[in-house]
Amino acid sequence: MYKSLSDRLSGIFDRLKGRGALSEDDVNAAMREIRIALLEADVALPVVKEFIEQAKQKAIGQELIKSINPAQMVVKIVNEQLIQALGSEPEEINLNAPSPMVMLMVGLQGSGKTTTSAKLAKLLTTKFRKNVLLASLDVYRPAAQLQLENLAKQVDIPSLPIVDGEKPTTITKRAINAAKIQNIDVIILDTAGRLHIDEQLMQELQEVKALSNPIETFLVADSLTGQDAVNIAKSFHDTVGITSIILTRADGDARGGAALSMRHVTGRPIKFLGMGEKVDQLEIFDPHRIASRILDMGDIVALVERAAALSESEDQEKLAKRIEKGHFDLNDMAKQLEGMQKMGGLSSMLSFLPGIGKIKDKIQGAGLDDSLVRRQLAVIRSMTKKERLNPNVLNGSRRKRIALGSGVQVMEVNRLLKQFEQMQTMFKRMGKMGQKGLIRQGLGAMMRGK
Ligand SMILES: Nc1nc2c(ncn2[C@@H]2O[C@H](COP(=O)(O)OP(=O)(O)OP(=O)(O)O)[C@@H](O)[C@H]2O)c(=O)[nH]1
Ligand SMILES: [Mg+2]
Repeated sequence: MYKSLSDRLSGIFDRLKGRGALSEDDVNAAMREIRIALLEADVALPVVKEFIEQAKQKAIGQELIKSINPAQMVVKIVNEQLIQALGSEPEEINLNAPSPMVMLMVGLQGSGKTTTSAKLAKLLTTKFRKNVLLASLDVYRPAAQLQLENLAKQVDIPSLPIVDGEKPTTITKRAINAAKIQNIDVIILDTAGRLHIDEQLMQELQEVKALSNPIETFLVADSLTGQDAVNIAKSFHDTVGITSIILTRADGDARGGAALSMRHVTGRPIKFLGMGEKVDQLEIFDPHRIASRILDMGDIVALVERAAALSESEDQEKLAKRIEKGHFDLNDMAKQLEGMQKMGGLSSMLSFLPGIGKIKDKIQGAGLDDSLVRRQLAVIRSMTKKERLNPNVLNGSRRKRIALGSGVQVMEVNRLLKQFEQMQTMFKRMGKMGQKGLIRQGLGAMMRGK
């Protein structure tokens, strides 16, 4: 059965121990799992191999960030590389040519060309304010031209009148002429599907392309395409030449591996995702989102990124050093609480931990929510400098003043001080253990303190 990468990597998380830099063994162990995850996400094997090799080179010898473990570090590196391989940022549709521009839709049979033609027409009309003309060159399947005509009516966009018996090249010429007369900006040419890579049909596409000089030639492909993705993309690219890719049925179970495979072999960007059968279900392709879908690790990646940002803060470094030496006062506690807030608060941190979903509700039910951290910070901030360094001076009247100042009950001030004592004791003990367990233990103590 399908097991998520986060589940599998947590096994490795346990085995690997924190060291100064990622060793080759650490990297190899984690990469084995990532290789399987990529294959399970339907990335084609040759693409996986090349991808893993590059990721290994990047990962070996990388310095570790405190508070994340080596396997998590590997995931971060892999995720970054994956985003880069998918194109880093969303790419705009090319509209940089004089009207009328032609967009040619090509792809295998049933991949979604006709539906996507209508979707694209709608998007160009509404979002880009273009006058669009739809034309079907599919003279092979009965009713294919009618299918496009019906869709065009649905989105209220003109389609080229159907003339029986015309060849695709003749239809293309007629479409271009009509567009010139009707002040059309974009002509979308829907073509006939191919069962496999059919030479005669490929030649026809070449002719249509030469005739119409399209600004975009979209390869429309099903996200569920598995190992075949490489062959499909390669043959369309080699024979017709594509400029961009549109992946359909991204609303289904597919994990999106085809995106990586196709981008990898063609070097062409994926620009849109088909997200359903309806004409408005076309989305801009975002490499970040697909990367986390492929890795199925979005949550861990986000946690690692936040931890990395946090560990860069000098305060945390100093704090860790002080605690190692056994110093811990209320200023330090405030810094820890602030650190938690920076990481998105307690509930957000919890939501990043795999499998915590169900417990999270209970924890929140027990009042361990973000408002607790906020209130505790308010209490500490209502103390004087002297009080924070030496909480022993906090007698009854001072506690009352602090409660008033921070808008809580005296009881809550008392509870915080009790927690502080517990943390202080614990950190003294932990001095020997080093920084490794710091954040986890610190959190645990705060949670028990409630
Ligand atoms: N769920 C889902 N279904 C889609 C999507 N895109 C297309 N479909 C469906 O897939 C089926 C085939 O779509 P078509 O647009 O006819 O595919 P085609 O490539 O034009 O097919 P041929 O002309 O026969 O080659 C239709 O039932 C569409 O509704 C999508 O993004 N999501
Ligand atoms: Mg069609």
